[in-house]
Amino acid sequence: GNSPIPNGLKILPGYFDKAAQSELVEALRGILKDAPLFRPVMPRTGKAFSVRMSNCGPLGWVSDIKGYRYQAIHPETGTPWPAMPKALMDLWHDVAPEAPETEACLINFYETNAKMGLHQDKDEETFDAPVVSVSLGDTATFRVGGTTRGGKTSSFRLASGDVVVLGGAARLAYHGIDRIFSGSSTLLKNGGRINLTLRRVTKC
Ligand code: MD3
Ligand code: FE
Repeated sequence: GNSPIPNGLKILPGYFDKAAQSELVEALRGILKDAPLFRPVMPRTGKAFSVRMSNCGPLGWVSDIKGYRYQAIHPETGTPWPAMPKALMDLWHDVAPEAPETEACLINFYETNAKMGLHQDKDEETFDAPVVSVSLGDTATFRVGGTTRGGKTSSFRLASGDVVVLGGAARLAYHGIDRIFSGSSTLLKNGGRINLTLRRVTKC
């Protein structure tokens, strides 16, 4: 079905040009050497995510059998998350100038058949700051609904270099990734899609 775009959802197509996308990917390669992608599992059930993840910045989002949470160390290496690249801090300041400093950048890596079911982002202590998303690599279809489960949803394609800002009412909207268009981008040499989400976690 279709529904109006939630207030506070802003899509900035082509925010990062090709050169900036390549620089981000280079920075991410370095980050992933120190903080390798891990495959989270769902709390209680232990069911594996199809997406692999890592983080940079002072805090990182993790999910394991015990629950979802933010923590300062990688769940497998036990070392602090790498620093956030300057280009991402600059993005945050540009699109969320009123918000306190970003504390976490979740790195999601989607292979062709990976998906992310409809969910709300509500593990943060504050919802005042927006969530800022950067797409790199293959195009994806993302779906966004309202703040309750089971309502109408709208779908959008997110291509490499696109930025999405989820503020206001959209901050607590249900959202997910339905599919990845394999081979739609040559940015990542082995294909797939990277999504970065910048978040404020703690109250200031
Ligand atoms: C936030 N990631 O990591 S980002 C997630 O493309 C996540 O990997 C997706 O959902 C991804 O939690 C989507 C873009 C997005 C879209 C709608 C949202 C983030 C949103 C609505 C509310 C809050
Ligand atoms: Fe989310």
